[in-house]
Amino acid sequence: MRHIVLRTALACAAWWGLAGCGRTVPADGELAVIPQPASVGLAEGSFLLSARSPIVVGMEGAEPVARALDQVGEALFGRPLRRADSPAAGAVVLRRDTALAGEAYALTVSPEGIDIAAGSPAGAFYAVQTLRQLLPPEAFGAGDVRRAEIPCLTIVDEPCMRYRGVMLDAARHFFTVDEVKRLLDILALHKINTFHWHLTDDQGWRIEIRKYPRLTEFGSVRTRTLIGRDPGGEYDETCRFDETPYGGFYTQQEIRDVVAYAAERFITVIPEIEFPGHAVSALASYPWLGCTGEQYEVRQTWDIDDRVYCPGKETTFEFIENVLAEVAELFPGPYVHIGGDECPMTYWKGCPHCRARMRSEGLTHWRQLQNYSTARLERFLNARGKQLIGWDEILEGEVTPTATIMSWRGTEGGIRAARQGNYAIMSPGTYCYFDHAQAVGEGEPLSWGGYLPVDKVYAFDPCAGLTPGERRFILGVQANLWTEYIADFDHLQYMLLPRLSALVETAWSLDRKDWEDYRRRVDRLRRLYDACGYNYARHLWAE
Ligand code: TNX
Repeated sequence: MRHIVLRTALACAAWWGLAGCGRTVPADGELAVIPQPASVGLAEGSFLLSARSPIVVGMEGAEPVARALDQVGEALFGRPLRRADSPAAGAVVLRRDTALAGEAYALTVSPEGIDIAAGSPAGAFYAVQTLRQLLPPEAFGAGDVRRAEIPCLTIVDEPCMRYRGVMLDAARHFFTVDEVKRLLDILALHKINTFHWHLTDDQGWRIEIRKYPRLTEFGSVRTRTLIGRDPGGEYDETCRFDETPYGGFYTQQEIRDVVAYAAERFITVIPEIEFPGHAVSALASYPWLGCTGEQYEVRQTWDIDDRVYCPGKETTFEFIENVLAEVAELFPGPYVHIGGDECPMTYWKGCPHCRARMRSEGLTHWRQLQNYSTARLERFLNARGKQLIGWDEILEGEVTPTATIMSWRGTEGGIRAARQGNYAIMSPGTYCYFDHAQAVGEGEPLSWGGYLPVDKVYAFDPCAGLTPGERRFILGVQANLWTEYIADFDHLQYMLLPRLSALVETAWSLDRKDWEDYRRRVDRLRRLYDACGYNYARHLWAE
């Protein structure tokens, strides 16, 4: 459907006549869906969606999809849509089609109504997200529309990659449950199916663990925050700090609430509990978790920290397994992420417990202490029906064949994983780190790391360098929102949009990417962002 421009058959004046009282919003003449669907067949005519269009839920488990349609109704007409038991004129029908794969859908708009056939409720949900982009963006918002026009067409669509993720670092800066939900709404619009929630780090522990209350009482608050550029270890009087104590955490009830909200949008939540590095907030709460037993403060600056868990002591494993047991209960999804990145071994090398562990386990390299720990946590998680994910550092030394690797230091880790038969998710800093700047110049907020403009995000090929056989092990791609310098939700949206729309074309539409066509389509998506009140970077349009 390259560059298809629809011409509305009727002049606007006639529309007003047809509509009677209330606004009728005509189709805006352009068909532009992101991510690019697999196939689009345009037909004659159009359908008028109105508050009187009933939903027919002819598919088990599709109530959340009907509720997503209700939200469309709210945004357009100021009220949810009605339900009907059998297809009637003007209805939106949801039905299962066993010929379609799990996340696939076929969306048919005809003058008589809308038919959504899908392999599962998830597929039907994606059809609704497509439908939102077929409606005129200007119809969203005030809830004062009487009828909205949609062009007649058939879209048959399914994703190229099964894992489409976004990670939020809620440790460096905290985002409220309400903000996380608004983020999930944005992810849903982009057909993202995984939310990776980074819940613990040096600068704050953000998840309530019943057995260890000090983690949140003490470990969730730092006394101040570095707000200037990180000098990389030399923190002298030239550094700028915000001297206000900073904290926040999610109660288990709140976690459940977010998980349910995500499930309603067919998004699986993966919790990340960092081990054995990025652990200062835990060690500050329970000093016996570290090699020396020293009392630390929750970290106030960024970057890598030497103060990590002691894998020599049994009490450390007792702790982390008790934590993971509560986490496994809270998150119904198949994965638990144990971090594993950037773990210096400085303290291990001087620790009698670590040395004793090396001896008793017959380990010859210090890094094997991490391999040993990861394998042990994997056994623990597997026994609870969960699979382990870790950052690509868990590949150093050796890793079990069943761990899933998240490749962030380039795609090399993912390639290595795929070659040895481990599943991998590609999230390289060079293409997927949305904490990096997307533009240069005055007014651009302080950011971490390199330069990642939207065209570079779009150019990402997660399967480069892999044979077709190896590609099977690449589950998908993920954008990472590290938040050292992202302190509020407005800024978070700015870093995410529109770059997410570029990355999701790689995840969903890998075999049909076209930068020029994307640029045309994203122009329309931007109008939907405006209608939804999302904050986004405008550089793409300023070029
Ligand atoms: C590296 S990516 C980290 C994070 C930082 C990020 C900043 C990864 C597994 N670790 O701790 O926040 O760089 O871009």
